[in-house]
Formats: sequence, structure tokens, C-alpha cells
Amino acid sequence: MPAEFDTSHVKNIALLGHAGSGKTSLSECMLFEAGLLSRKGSVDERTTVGDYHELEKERGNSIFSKLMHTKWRGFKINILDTPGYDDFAGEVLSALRVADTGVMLLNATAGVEVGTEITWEYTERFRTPLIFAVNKLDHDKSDYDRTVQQARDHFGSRLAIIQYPVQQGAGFHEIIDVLRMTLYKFRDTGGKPDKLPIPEAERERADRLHRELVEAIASNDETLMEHYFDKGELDEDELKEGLKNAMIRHEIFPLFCLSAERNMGSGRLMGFIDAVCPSANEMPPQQTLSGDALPCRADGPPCLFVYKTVSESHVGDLSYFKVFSGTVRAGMELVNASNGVVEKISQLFMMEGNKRIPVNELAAGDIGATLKLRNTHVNNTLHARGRSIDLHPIAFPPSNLTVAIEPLKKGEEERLSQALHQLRAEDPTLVIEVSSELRQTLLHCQGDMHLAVARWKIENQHHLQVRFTRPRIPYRETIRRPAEASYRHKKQSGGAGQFGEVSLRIEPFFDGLAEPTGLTVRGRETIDLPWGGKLVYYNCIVGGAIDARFLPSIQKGIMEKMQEGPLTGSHVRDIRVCVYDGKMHAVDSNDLSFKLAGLMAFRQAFQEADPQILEPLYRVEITTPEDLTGAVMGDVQSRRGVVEGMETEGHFQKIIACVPLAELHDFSSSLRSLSQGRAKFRMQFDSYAPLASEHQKKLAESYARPEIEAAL
Ligand SMILES: Nc1nc2c(ncn2[C@@H]2O[C@H](COP(=O)(O)OP(=O)(O)O)[C@@H](O)[C@H]2O)c(=O)[nH]1
Ligand SMILES: [Mg+2]
Repeated sequence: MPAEFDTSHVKNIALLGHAGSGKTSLSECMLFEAGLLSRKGSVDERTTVGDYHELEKERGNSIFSKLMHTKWRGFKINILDTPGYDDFAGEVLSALRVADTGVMLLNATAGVEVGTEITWEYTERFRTPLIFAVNKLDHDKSDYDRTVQQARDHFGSRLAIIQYPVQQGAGFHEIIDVLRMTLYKFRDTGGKPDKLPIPEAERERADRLHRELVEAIASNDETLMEHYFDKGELDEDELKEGLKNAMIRHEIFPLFCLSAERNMGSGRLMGFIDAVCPSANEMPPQQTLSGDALPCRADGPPCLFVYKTVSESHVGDLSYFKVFSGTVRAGMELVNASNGVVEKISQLFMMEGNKRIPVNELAAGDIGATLKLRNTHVNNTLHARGRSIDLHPIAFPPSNLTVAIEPLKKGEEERLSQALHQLRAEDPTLVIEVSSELRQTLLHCQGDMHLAVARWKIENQHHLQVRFTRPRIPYRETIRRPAEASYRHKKQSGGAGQFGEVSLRIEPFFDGLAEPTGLTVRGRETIDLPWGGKLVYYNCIVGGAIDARFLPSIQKGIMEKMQEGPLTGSHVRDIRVCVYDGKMHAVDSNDLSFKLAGLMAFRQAFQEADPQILEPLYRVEITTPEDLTGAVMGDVQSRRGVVEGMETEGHFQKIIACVPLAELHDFSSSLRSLSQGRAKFRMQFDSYAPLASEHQKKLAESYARPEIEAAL
């Protein structure tokens, strides 16, 4: 039995928008309207197909992206419902990797929100064809004009109005469609509307918007422009064709009207998706990592890309994928391009939220799932044997919040590590780091909500109790002026003794530092330290005071101390060491003696060299609604942050600041509560900077430990 839907009859849409804009409700309407559900569920009653996860029911909003599909007039529409919070940006990015059109919901009671702005930036980056849908027009606080105006301010003249409401709020039941020049009149229960002529009172506005739409479409296409000049009008087919091409080129974003709550407008939207939105084979072909184009054709070599995996209890790992070429059949064997492993696709499914519907085939362009791929993860490409196709991976965002994690019960470290491993496989935006420097296991995540989800999974799916703590800060130590020291290590205990003496000079190192004065340089080595910065090591020994064979041992001692600096035990960086003198003993000198002498001499000199603790600074980029700018700036400054720039983006402000990592541990939750979720941020390591002396003093005081024993 061939695939039920061929490539040109499959449309892949991602529902996008700020949390609460109505994405999950709209997906429910789309399934209900198509007759796939006998009863329309509701987010508030926790009965939607989309928000099926236990945790989503608990919280009443989407956390994971979901795959559903609906059938509308001979087309299959794969719906990727995404979560709106920035903490779950990874889910949005993976959905966008496989969607061919984005449907961006605007909440008519709130206008353009920060989640709208952030997702819109992703669609710009990927050039995803985009539809806007103004939702909640039945709400008494809805304001269509303001919402459209804000969208224009943000997204520019590419926005093209296809629909507007006749009334809003409780009276919302008529939508005027200026592409079709029709009025859709809904019954109170929504569903299929009556199609009526545009009433006299709306004629002028509808005509004007129609002309604007036609001109926008024509101005993006020379042939259409000519037709338009000749005939003074374009017919519906020409408009659809023009719109499709302009959407693919990312030049027009059509705008629709909805009430997902009252089930009004989704049918027309689905009709538009069928007729106008591009199917995968109308989009530019995928580029492989080796630079070849992979045409989206059902008769091409089978090739699929895994964009998401979920481990389901009792079932195993479910891999979600898009077929980018060929036809994938149940039972087929494909090669994983990243590790060469042959995987058998034993079963194929279409998905309906958490329901799996077995199918025999999925053609190029379609999205589905399979079970039990042993060695395949998110971002892997599977292709036919004898081919070599590797598609571009999803670039997941860097983390925004880091915590240290440990099991509450001793002895459960191994189980925790396994649980974390599995969490990571499911969610590539969760990064686990076992830091030997900080002696902690770190969890890097997107924000406090993301962390809460991780905790929930660890506790409820892996049945482990854990404690989260503040991660230690990876400080660095360096010096501000040159200093010299000599150290003699001598031990005489019965048999063989130990003897080594080292004199050295240390200086702050920077590129372009002049050669040392008063010393003869006989050898030099530059070591790029694994923790950043450099150790520059000079041999300036005169007259054979120490054998050259002991120089590596001295360096080893210095490196050991640099690994655990004298002030706080942090790594030391950017130092030049010149070993210029010493003594050795014909019998008692050995590598260990010189290592210890080097370590101790370095330590002594370091203390004399005006030592300086460096702290990591992060570049923080905050997007906030204008009215919160002052409050956000105040918060940043209270964290010793320095504001470096501000940019206006529509009615948002982007604040760019440099903030010490030590002050950022609760920034994610603080910003959320300060803005009620209306502001977002990204952070990234910037540089190391000297810590002010009062902070340095405190830190160094809290670090007191016996020296030489630890070094041994
Ligand atoms: N009045 C009204 N409420 C809506 C509409 N669509 C969704 N909602 C409500 O808005 C809230 C968020 O909806 P949901 O679909 O979960 O939004 P999502 O976060 O974008 O998936 C829920 O309480 C819905 O019942 C609508 O068209 N009108
Ligand atoms: Mg949702």
C-alpha cells in the first residue's frame, strides 16, 4: 500500500507564539474541525490532544513540542505545536527545523509579546514562510487594530492583511476575508461558517485592504505586476500563486483572524495552508553537510532526519523524524550518517499527540515517528545504504542557567548520572558537565522552568531525590607585578636524601611582553593552558647550576600550583616564569625534589607579586518591554553589571550588559518575577576581569587550607 499522502499533499506547520496565545487550542480546533475528534478538548479542562503530558496537565501549559496531524480536503497537515516559553526554545528550534510554514499566533488582548519577538527572530534566521493569526478576538479585551499595528511596527510592511473582524469581544462572529472578498459568518458554536457577500458598511475598508493585498502580491512578482496593470485586478489563482511564491521568499506574511476558544476561523486557515502554503518539495532543497542539494522527491534515495526523541515508559525511545528524500517503509534498513550504524525501521507511525497510528510508508516531506532506534539521536541523519547524506544539525541555544546537582542519598551518584544521561538524550538543550575544576556535576539549562522540568523527570521518571546547589565560580588567579623567590627542598632521613633548590622570577604575561632584563635566555616554551591564558616558561640558568634534565620537573611543580592557585585554589593564568638559578646535589637530587622546589618557589613568588583574582564576566542580552527598562537596568546594576548598550526593537528594548557570573545565579527567576514572564535574556561567557579588592579579600579569607600536603 503506497503512502496515503504524496509529497505535494503534505503540509508541515509549526504553531508559534508567546505562551498563552492559543497554539494548543488552535491545534485542537484543527483536529476537531477535520472530524478527527468527536469532542473539542480545552486547555483549561486539561483535555487537549496536544498537552497530554502529565506535567503539562499539572501546569496547564505546553512544555514539549507535539506532533499531530489533521486531514483537510485531501491534504495532510502535520501540526507541530510548540511551547511558548523561552526556556523551551530548543523545542521550537527543532520544530522549525522540519516545518515548512510557521503559524505565529498573536494574542489580541496582548499584542506582540516577547515570545512573539523571539520566535520571529528564529523564523527570520531560517527564512521560514510565516502566517500570522490574531487569536482571542472573542475576548472582551481584544484589540485587533492595536495588535496589527504592533505587528507592523515589529515585523514591517511584509505583513499582509487577509482578514479582519467585523466586531470583537462577545459579538465576534464575522470575519471579512479580503483575499476571497467574502464575509464568514459563524454560529455561536463556531465550526463551518456561512459565506456571505461583504455588507455595504464594510465595502470601503474591504476594497481598500483588497487593493493593498493585491498590490503587495503584485509588487513582489514581475509577471503578476504586468497582469495587474493590464487588467487592473488579479484573479484568485494568481493571488494564491503570488502569495505562495512570496511566502517561500519570505517576502509576505499573510494575517488571519481566529477565536480558537469558540472554534472560529480554523477551517479557512487550513484551506489556506492546503492551497497556498508550500509543501516540502516547493521549498529550497536541503543542503547536505558536504554541500550537495537533496531534492525532496518521493522517488529519491530514502533519507530522514531525527529532530526529537522522547523516551516513553513501557514503550522505549520514540524518534521523531522528517523524511527529506525518498520513501521510508516499515522494515527498511537505513544507515546512520554520524556513526555508520545500520538501523532497522521496524515500525512507522503517524502521531496524534501521544497516540501512535501505524502506517506502512511515509513519503518525502512527511513527518512521523519510529520506535527503538538503538544508536540514533537528535540531529542524526539516516540514509539508504551506499549513499552518504548528512543533513545540517539543529543549532541549539547556549544555556542560561547553571546549577550543581547531587543525589540526596549517598551512593546514588551512578544512578543519577544514568538519569542525567537519558535526560540529555531527550533534550539537547540540557547540558551535563562533570567539572573536575569545581568538583561538582553541573546542569546547564535554559532557565528556572526548564530546570523544574528536569527535576520533575528525575524525581518522577527516575525516582531519585536530588539537591540543587549554587555552582562554584571558576575564578582565575594571576599577578600584577614581577617577583622573585628561591626555595630549597632538603630532606635527610636515613638512606637516600632529597635535595633541590630553585630560584625563579615570575612576571605578569601579556602578548608583546619584552624579554626579561638582566637574565640570559637559553630556552623558551609557551604553554596554552587548558583553562585559558598562558604559562610562558624560560630557561635562564647560567653556569650549569641545575641540570637541564630537572627543568621539566620544576615546570611540573609550577603547573601543579597553577592548577590550584595559592589564593583560592583556582587556576592560575598569564604568567611568565624564568628559572635562573638553583643548586643540585650529586646524589640526593631527583625529579621529585625539583618538582617540590619549583612548586614552593612559585608559590612564594606568587604571594609577593601582588596577586589578583579574576572573575568570569558574562555578556547578557535582555529583551524587555519598554515599560520595564528602568526596573531591569536597576536589577542589572545591583548585580555589579555594566550596561554597554541599548537598542530599540519595536516596543521592546534590548539591553546589553556585562555581569559577573557570581551575581547571575538567580537572574532567570528574578527577571521572570520582575517582568511576569514578559522579558527574556541570553547570556554568554565574555571575559575574565579583576575582582575588586574588597571581594578578593573575602574570597581569599574563606579559602584557607594546608598547602604542601595537598600538593603532594
Ligand atoms: N477567550 C479566548 N481564550 C482563548 C482563545 N484561545 C485560547 N484561549 C485561552 O488561552 C489560554 C491559553 O491557551 P493555549 O491554547 O494553552 O495557549 P498556548 O500556550 O499558546 O498553547 C487558555 O486558557 C485558553 O483557553 C480564544 O480564542 N479566546
Ligand atoms: Mg500550548
